[in-house]
Amino acid sequence: MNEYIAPFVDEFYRLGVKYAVFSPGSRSTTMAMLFTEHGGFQTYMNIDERSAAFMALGIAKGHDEPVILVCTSGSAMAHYVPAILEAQYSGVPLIVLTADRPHTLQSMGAPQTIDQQKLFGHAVNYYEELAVPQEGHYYTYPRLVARKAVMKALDDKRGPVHINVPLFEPLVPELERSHFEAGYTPFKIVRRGDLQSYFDDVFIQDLAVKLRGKRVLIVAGPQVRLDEGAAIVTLGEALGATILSDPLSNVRRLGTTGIISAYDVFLKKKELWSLLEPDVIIQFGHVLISKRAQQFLNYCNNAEYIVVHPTMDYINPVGITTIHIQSSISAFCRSLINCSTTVMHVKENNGVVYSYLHRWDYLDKGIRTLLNGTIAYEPSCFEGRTIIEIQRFMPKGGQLMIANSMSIRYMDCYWSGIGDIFVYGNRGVNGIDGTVSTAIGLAQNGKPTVLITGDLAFFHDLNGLAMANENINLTIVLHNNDGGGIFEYLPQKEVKYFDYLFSTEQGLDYSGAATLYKCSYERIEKADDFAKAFKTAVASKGIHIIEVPTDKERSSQLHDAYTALNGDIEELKGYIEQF
Ligand SMILES: Cc1ncc(C[n+]2csc(CCOP(=O)(O)OP(=O)(O)O)c2C)c(N)n1
Ligand SMILES: [Mg+2]
Repeated sequence: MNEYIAPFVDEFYRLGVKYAVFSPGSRSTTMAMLFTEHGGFQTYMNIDERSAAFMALGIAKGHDEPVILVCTSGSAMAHYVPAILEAQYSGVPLIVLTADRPHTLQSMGAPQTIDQQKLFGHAVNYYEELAVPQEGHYYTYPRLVARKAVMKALDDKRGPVHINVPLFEPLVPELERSHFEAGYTPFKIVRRGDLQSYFDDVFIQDLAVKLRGKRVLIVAGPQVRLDEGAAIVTLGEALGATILSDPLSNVRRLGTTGIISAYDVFLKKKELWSLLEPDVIIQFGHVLISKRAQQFLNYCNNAEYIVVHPTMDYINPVGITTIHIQSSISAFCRSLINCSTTVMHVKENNGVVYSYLHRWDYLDKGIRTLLNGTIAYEPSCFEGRTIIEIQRFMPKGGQLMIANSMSIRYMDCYWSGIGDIFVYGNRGVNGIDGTVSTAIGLAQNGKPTVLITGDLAFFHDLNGLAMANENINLTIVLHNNDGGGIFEYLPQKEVKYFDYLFSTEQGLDYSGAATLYKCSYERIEKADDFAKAFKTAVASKGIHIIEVPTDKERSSQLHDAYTALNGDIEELKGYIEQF
């Protein structure tokens, strides 16, 4: 039952942790026995938890390495507090593993049971509870938790981390060697502090050699800063890499060969996946909006998966990172570009690299031409057509705020992004709240601003319009499908109570909001009327609302139809295979 603790223990060893200090107890039996049985740790038994923690602190200082602490449930962990405070304020990495009763025994009078959640508060760099793993993640999930613990203990500001570990009876584990091996995949942490100089570091040089002649797929996700996009593109050119560019990465705007934007459409065809598999993935920024692209990356589990991020946050929900490099995007790209080996690599770039890039490029440019060409003639009001027209008529140097839900997903498909336009969204936590206010905030820099939003996101933040004033230039394109269109695409579709619980139609007349907040307002009745209204709105100051009535079901059918890729897929496969 506690078999998943063995890979948890093993992962610390794999990440280079060598020392563990225990204090005795029953609930911690599983961990204490497995750390001892593993054979890779130097272990110590210290009866007094207060002393144990200070001793661990000393070991960590002496070896300049993180040290594990293990104690039982109840008041035992409270004795760690003074040493944890010292570790936090002096920057010493301690990994505190507190055994706990399972949830079924919490707050019901079970002995030696207290609320252990976040008991150390702000005194630790990181807290997490090791939950019982879901099926399919039984051995891999505990390894991920161990990785996060080590990464956060070794952050720029080193310090203690706390993982609470509920354990179940029988507490005595099977001492089965194979459990230690279970779920293992290679994972390496490269800390900023380990790189002596970004430009001539041995690690960067080795990496350049490793990338030589390889099919490299760069993932430019949301939260890549505007000034970092150019560095990513230059690196892509140096490596002959293909770049999957999320609309919020603002890399699409730099569009040249190898910058791919229509992947959400053609990756629908799983038959193509094997032809698009890279040798190496380099991820910048956060997770791509396209779920399909995420699934494709997950499928590429033979590839080296490098994440470059300025923090020690583990950013990869499918958990297949093989190397996490803590670095600013610009510093990493510049180092690799400047690296002499990389320069050689460009000169010697071979056929494998380019034929890989051309496969992606051929699919991408083909799909983009098809979508732009056909959707321009779509007679009904459809989000895809609006986005393509906004792309055509956006003022140069303008900025576009895109709401969550279907707005960002349609954008992902239909926005080719080329041109001097900057895209923003609230993709930190993906809320449909605060959308109007964020757009009004953006517009304060004086640039012409456009917001594309669904009706519920608009409704949620209607009173944001109270901050409207004559000096900003904001055009709000409101796709009103009366409720949450996103649920048409989700498994909730067709379930009982669908309309009441998910679709949530409001039946509101938004012209009233325009009157209330003194905005200009126009409702489009025919798709052909949008361009004119849009061009007029963006040309003048103030807040302009253009309401585009759409139909949830019809839009979902149109979207499916336009992105269906009918045609002989085997023939297409055969064609790009020859590149
Ligand atoms: C603050 C917040 N509440 C609830 C949600 C869950 N949610 C995600 S999409 C959505 C529906 C949004 O509908 P709308 O803005 O009209 O966009 P559409 O899908 O129709 O394009 C809801 C309620 C959320 N993301 N954020
Ligand atoms: Mg809606």
